[in-house]
Amino acid sequence: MFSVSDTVVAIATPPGRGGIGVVRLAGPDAPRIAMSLAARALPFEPRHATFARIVDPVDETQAHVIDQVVVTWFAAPHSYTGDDVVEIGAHGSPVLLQRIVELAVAAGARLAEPGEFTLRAYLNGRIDLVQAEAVADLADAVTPLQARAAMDQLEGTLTTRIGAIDRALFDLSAKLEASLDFPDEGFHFITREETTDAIAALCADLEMLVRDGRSGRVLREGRLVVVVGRPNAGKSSLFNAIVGASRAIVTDVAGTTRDVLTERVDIGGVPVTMVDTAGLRVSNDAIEAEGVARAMQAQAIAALTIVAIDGSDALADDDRVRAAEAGENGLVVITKSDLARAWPRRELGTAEAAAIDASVVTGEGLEDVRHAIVRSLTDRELLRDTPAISNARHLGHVEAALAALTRAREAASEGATEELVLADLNAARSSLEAITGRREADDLLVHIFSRFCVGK
Ligand SMILES: Nc1nc2c(ncn2[C@@H]2O[C@H](COP(=O)(O)OP(=O)(O)OP(=O)(O)O)[C@@H](O)[C@H]2O)c(=O)[nH]1
Ligand SMILES: [Mg+2]
Repeated sequence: MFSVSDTVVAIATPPGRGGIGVVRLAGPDAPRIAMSLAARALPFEPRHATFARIVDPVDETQAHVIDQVVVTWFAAPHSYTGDDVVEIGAHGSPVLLQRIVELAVAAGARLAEPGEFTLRAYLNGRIDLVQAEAVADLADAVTPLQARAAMDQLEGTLTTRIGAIDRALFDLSAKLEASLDFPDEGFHFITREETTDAIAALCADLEMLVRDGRSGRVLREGRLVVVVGRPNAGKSSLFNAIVGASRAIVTDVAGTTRDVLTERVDIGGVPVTMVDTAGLRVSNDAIEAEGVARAMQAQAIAALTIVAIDGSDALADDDRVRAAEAGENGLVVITKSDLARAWPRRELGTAEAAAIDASVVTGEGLEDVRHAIVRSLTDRELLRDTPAISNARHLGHVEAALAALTRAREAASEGATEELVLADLNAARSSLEAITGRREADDLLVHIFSRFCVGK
């Protein structure tokens, strides 16, 4: 792991041109280095935005002012990282920002590693691991709901919930530990029934977190939704309607789409990558055949398959097979509902119940399709309440804690000794503490902080 006692520097704003760009310094020498960059003898005033000029000492005889900047010094410990932080707001040219970083390095700073500022904040106890990861999620968020889930984590929602469970576990363990000193009686400070009930209540809390976590993962990572069907079924039209743009070419020629088209969209807050595919049919055309092969590949990795079936054209065996295959993980959309129906819905057999009639001409059913996508991906109608967990690492630990607690509950109710129950309770606590980082391994830190970009 890198040292946290020296002073680091990085450009904190995204690469490329911008109106302003920020260079961030953190560490004990940050105020001194900032004074040197601005050729100032006086220290900056903490928490004040101070106008300054950055001077580039070209050589011993001449120096240039390279930019007018605003310098803000956040004195330790009242800063993002907990140590002295100086932010230099400069004009946003990449070469200029790069030069300021070089000058800071010449004055004694070291280039920051990705995520190093947030790592320092964690190591200095300013934030816990959940919050550190939330910083990365917040920066990566592409839908407003994702941003809110990350923000909730940053504010410590998950930490609070885990903390409450951990405290209850600690309390329970303490009572069981204490009764170990009274070996004859057993369950001295708390009865076996009370122990079982308390563990059952904690299991219920964790189960809720796990359920939340499944939706949360979808929210954080997004999912692939693939539209398939026969040529000319109206797949590209449906795709365009859902992504809200004329991305895919639509014509009345069967075999119009020959490649796999993708578009990232926000459907009810869930980030979805929509995929339009070539109509599935046997083709002698090499390009179209390749398109069909790619469509099958996309379908194989999709979280949800939408089967488009033309309601205005005779139902084919292919359609019936695909509708039946769609089953629980698929969604059947009967397209072109504005036109006369060529077949009754019941022809779809078991797939009829959930099939949605839709038309891109009248807009009928499109909202239902969106809702069905969200429901299928998250088990919920709409993600109005933000899940507390949206991170696979957290979910894994919560699931491990739940498994350990379930064992503890069974042990307690089946007459096991306190020692056996305690062993499982302790295992549950370690899993929960691994989430917030109270018990962390170095490689875990490297893994988490390597997700960041430099300057965060
Ligand atoms: N009336 C009506 N026509 C539609 C509707 N959706 C699609 N169409 C027409 O159906 C034809 C085929 O539509 P596409 O969206 O290109 O169908 P596709 O499944 O992508 O076709 P391929 O890419 O060739 O496999 C076009 O002429 C569309 O205008 C609809 O809801 N109502
Ligand atoms: Mg198409």
